[in-house]
Parts: sequence; structure tokens; C-alpha cells
Amino acid sequence: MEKNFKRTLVTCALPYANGPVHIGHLAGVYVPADIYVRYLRMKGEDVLYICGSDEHGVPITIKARAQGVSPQDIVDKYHGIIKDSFSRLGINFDIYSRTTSKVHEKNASDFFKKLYDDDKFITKETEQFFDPEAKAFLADRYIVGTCPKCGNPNAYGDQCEKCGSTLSPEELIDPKSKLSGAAPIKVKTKHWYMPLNEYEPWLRDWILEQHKEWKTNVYGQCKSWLDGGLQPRAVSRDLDWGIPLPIDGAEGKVLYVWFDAPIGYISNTQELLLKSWKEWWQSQDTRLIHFIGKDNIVFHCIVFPSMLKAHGDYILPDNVPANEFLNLEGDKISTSHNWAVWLNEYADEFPGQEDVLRYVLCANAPETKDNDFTWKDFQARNNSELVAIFGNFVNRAVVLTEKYFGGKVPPRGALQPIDEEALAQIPQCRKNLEAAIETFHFRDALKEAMNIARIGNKYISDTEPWKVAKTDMSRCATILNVSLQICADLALAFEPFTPFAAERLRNMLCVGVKAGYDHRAGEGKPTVNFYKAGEGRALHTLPSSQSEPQAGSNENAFRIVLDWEMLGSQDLLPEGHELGKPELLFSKVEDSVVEAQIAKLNAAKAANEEAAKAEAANEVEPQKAECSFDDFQKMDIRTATVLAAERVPKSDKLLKLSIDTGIDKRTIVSGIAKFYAPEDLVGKQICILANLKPRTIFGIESKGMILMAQQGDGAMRFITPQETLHNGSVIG
Ligand code: B3M
Ligand code: ZN
Repeated sequence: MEKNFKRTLVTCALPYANGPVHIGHLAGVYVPADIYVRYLRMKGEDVLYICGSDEHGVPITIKARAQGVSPQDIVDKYHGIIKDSFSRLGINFDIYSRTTSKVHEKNASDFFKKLYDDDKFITKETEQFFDPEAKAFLADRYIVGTCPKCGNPNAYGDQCEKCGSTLSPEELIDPKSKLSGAAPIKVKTKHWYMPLNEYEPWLRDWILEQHKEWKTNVYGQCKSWLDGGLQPRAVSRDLDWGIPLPIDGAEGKVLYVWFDAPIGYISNTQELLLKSWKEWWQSQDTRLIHFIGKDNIVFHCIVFPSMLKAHGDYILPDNVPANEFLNLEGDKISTSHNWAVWLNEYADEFPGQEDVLRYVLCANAPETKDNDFTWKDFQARNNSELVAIFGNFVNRAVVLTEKYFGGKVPPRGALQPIDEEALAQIPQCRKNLEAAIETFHFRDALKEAMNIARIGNKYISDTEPWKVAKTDMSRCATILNVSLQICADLALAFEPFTPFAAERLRNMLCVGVKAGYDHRAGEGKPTVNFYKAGEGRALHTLPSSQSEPQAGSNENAFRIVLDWEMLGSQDLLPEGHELGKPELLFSKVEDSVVEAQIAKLNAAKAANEEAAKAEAANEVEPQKAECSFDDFQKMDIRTATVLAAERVPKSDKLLKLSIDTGIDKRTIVSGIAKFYAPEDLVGKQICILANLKPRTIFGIESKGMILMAQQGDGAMRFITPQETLHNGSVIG
């Protein structure tokens, strides 16, 4: 069902403001969205690009409590860091606002109120855990106790992080409130629910019938949710951080974070465009696209559309291109384990190489399945693709033009077949690139852009203008003219993917580019941006009614303005056009740089293992089942002394001990070689279970057992009486 839209509204998942953004977020959501937006803008389409911080939710309150600060302090800090790191990576939303804004509070409240007034909710009274000392209801995360599956004493009410089981607070053994340590009790509470079950038939038709074009991972997840049957979902919570329910009889209740957050897309649009926001959200001429990660699919494809449908005034998403997850060096990215490459740190440590990360994350994006980021791959893609192909080609073309033609585009004579072949391939690359981006296949699109560089690089290697220059200057001129046209193609083709390099390239070619509408200026002023040559990223903006820069308005900067439509046209740069200064487009990433990054990750891993060990050492096994006094009496436990000890050949665990039990001298084989060297034991008094049925271990008859105390992390120590006693003294 192809429809004609007048404008495209692109939203990116609102990152939680409880930590910086990492490469997983970037690869999954923001790099693809940014490519898409830049591309559509170059094509002249009107695009609005919306994002912001998601500042509510329980994890933010937990982090605040752990640090002894307020939730507002936490979100203020991370909102600033996240906003800054996006712009450092060239991701320039029209607005990056936040869900603690006044506009959003009002908008989300109004949204709820309308659904409430229109009777779109149902209410239910349920029993929820309550802390009788702190006098507060407890979110699942606020209840800790022992995991029934693995015995971890610090499992949360929703999940055990040790064994990964999903839990409910009811399943925890000995549950305690994180607020006061008190045992939670159950108290009745009332909540408002979206009856998603009522939307199921409509959702089935809208998604499964009308949006068969959605990516298979997205469509598949929706189908399995729908096939599993939808249940009513609570949209309120008993919490003191969030947007208060705007109705009577709901004191102490706030909107559930997943109810308010997606409404944030609308609020942020309102904040930017006070009057014209409705065109973007309430007109069938607008195409709405949500870029998200796979864990957000159900909220954007099922819950939020049901809310929009219930409200009635809004359009629905036309597509929800969700990516899968990115792993890091073979392991799942984890914020709590610091197993991540943080954007703010990358921007600090790789100034001038922002594009390399954008390039690698797109080339390796987890579009259809989870994928892995490694620093070695980062280095290889930079050195053997960006530097060796794209950068090398441009450098040769521009430097040779400077050398032989004083930096001016030389005249083009008659084209030979080799020239024609090279130039003829580019329109096909452009076509493939466009088709790929428009269907959200960004990896394939990037490959096509890179193919243009490959074509150029091969062309200049095959034609060898540096050799031709010795004998035939006019042929050399033609070769360099053709090469420079391909350079200009690259300045266009790479703008969506590597905007900083595209800018450097434009500066070298001394051209501007028509980069399309931009709404950052806010209300009433959609502007067309022309990125000028030679002046950094300064924008020359024009009211959209004025489609071309005025001649003479800005002399050289606009002598040539590239436009997407010129890509592949062969005549991007006229003869005699003066180029700017050659500079390197990309620089090599040295081994030492990636080694330092790997060492940084390994240090994080070592610190985690250390912390996990310390935690494990603290763990205590739950008490065993009851035994009777008679059971205990059956065990003959006594003091004894080690007379001799030696390793059991071929075993790294076992020691063979000769023991004086006071009754006799005997042999006991014990699995303590990891904890004691034989010489540590000789002469020591220990405790043994004397009447354990003899067993043959590694061919040695063992009569009895050495009593050992074992810690949670596996460490073992033998038990010694406080003062030396006669061997054979009975313990009981
Ligand atoms: N805050 C992002 C996440 O799950 C979540 C997205 C909200 S989009 C409305 O990491
Ligand atoms: Zn567990």
C-alpha cells in the first residue's frame, strides 16, 4: 500500500537518563535513524527528527537512592551527558527534550485524562507489596530476597541476576523491603488498566494484514504477542517519582513510565512547534517512523498504538524499524557491569574520529540478528576501508590535481571506455543505495556508498595518472577530471553515513551541499540548510520559500552547491573550479590504540570478577532439612592428627593423608589439594567423621572424612579444636 506522504516524522527511542548512552544504543537506534533523516533531507523531503530523555521509572529512583541524591539530580546529570554526546557524534535532533519538562507533564496528563473521560480504562483492585515501616508500596525491584532457583540471597522481586530467572516477589524466600529492611506485607490498591485485549482484533488487522512490509523481526514479535493473547496492562503505579494521575481518588499514584514516555514524542514536538505540531501528529499526510531497539517492540507496536487509537486524534506509525542487539567482544553489553563503550568516553578519546564509529556501527549493524562489536574489527574497517579505499582515492585525486593543475579542476577530453565504464557504474550504486535506505537496509546502503569509493580507487589505480603525466598531460587531465567527479559523488553519498568526513571532503573540493530542511529553529521557520565549504559546520539557512542561495550573497561558498540529484551525473564539478587544500580524510588506527581499549575492557571485567567473588564469598547456603537427634548421634566425629600427607598421582584435587584417630592409624583421601600443600598439614590436629563407610578413591581405600568448612566462593579450611586435645576425643 504505497501512500503519498507530505512529510516524515522520525522518532528515536528516548534513552533512560540513568546512565550514558553506549554503542549498543547507537547501533540499534540512533545511527540508522540519523542516516535515514540525513538522506531524506538531502532528497528534499520535509523531516522532523524528535528525541529526548526518558526520565521516569523505578531504576532512576533506585540509582538515586544508592547515591544518596534525588531522582532529579540523576536525570539532570545524565540528560546533559546524553544530549552532549549525541551532538558530538553528529546526531542533531530537531529537539532533544525530556520527560520532566512542563510541556510533557501537561501533555501526558491531558492524554490520560482524555482516555479516562472517554472511559477507555478499566480499574482493578489487586494486592501489592507494601513496606509497613516506610509506608510505601514496593515496586518489584524494591523487594529483595533469596532466589528459590539458585539460592542467591540478593535476588530482586522481578529477576535473579545470578541465575537469570524471571521471578515474582511472591517466589522470593524471606523477602525484605529495600527501603527499610522490613518484611513486606500485602495491601490492596487500585490501578487503571488499558484493556489491550479489546484492541486485539484491530491490532491483528492493522499489523498482521496491513503491515506485512515491517521487518521480519518486528512482525514476528508482534505476531507472537498477538497469538499469545493480550491482557489488560496497568498504566498507573504507586510511586513518588513520575507524573501524578490527574484524577481524584488517585493520591500517591503516578503514570507508569511506559505510558508517559512515548507521549514524550508528542510533547517534544509541541515544545518545538507550538502551533504547527498538529500537522505532524494529526494529519494523514504525515508518515510516522519509530526507530527503536528490539526490547521496545511491544510498547511501540502494540501498547502505544492502542493508546493512540483510544485517544482518536493521532496518526499511527507507518513503520517501526527495530534492530536486534549489539554485543561487545563476544559478551552482552551491560551497563551495571561496565561492559560497554560509552559514547561520551569515545568522543573524548577519539576526537576527529566520530565518523569511524558511525561507519563501523552501520557496517556491522545488528539489523536482522544480534551482532558483535570488536576493537579489532573497528581497526580493520577503519584502516582497510575508510583509509585504504575512500581516503586513499580522494587523496590521490586531490593531491595530483594540486601537483599538475595548480588545484583547479582540469579539462575533460574525449572519454575512453575505461572512463565511461567507471562513471557508468555510479548511477546504479546510487539506485541501490536509495532502495536500501528506503527499506531500512542501512548496511547494504553503506556498502553501495563504499562501492563508489572502490570504483574510484580502482579507476585511479588502473589509469595511473601519475605515469600518464610524464607523456600525455591532456589524458592526465581527463583522468583527474573523472576522478574528481567521483570524489564529488562521494561527498554526497557519504553525507548520511559519515557527515564529518563528507564535510572535510566538501572543504577539499570547495563546494557546499544542499542538506535539506531543518526544524531546529522551531516554530514557523523550516529552513533549507546549505552546508558551506571552508567554514566548518556553519550553516547558511534560508527560509524554505527561497529555494536557492542568491547569487553573490555569499561569493565563493556557493559557487557550487551539490545536490543529491547530481549524484552520478558526471558533471558535478566544472572545469576550472578551484579546489580547497588537500587534507587527509581519515587516519590510521594504530595497534596501541585498540590494545588500550581492550585493556580498558579487561580491567572492567577483572573488577567485575573481583566484585562477584567477594559477593559469592558472602553467600550462605540455605539451611538443610531438619534432622533428628538420633540422626546426629549416628555420626562419629572425633579429633585426629595428620601424620603424613602426599598428593594422589594423576589427580589435582586429592591428597592422601595418614591420620592418627586415637583409635587407629588409617588413610583418608580428601579433596583439598587446591587449598593445602601436603607439608601444610603434617602435624595438624583436625576433625574427622570416623565412621563414614569406606570408599575406594583412585585405587586407595579411604576410611572416613576430613571435616572442612566451605565458603560461598568455594574456599575451604579444615576445623581445628581451639586447643590441642587427645586424638579420638568425641565431638558432639
Ligand atoms: N526508555 C529505552 C530503553 O528501553 C526506553 C525507551 C522509551 S521510548 C518511548 O532503553
Ligand atoms: Zn537465582
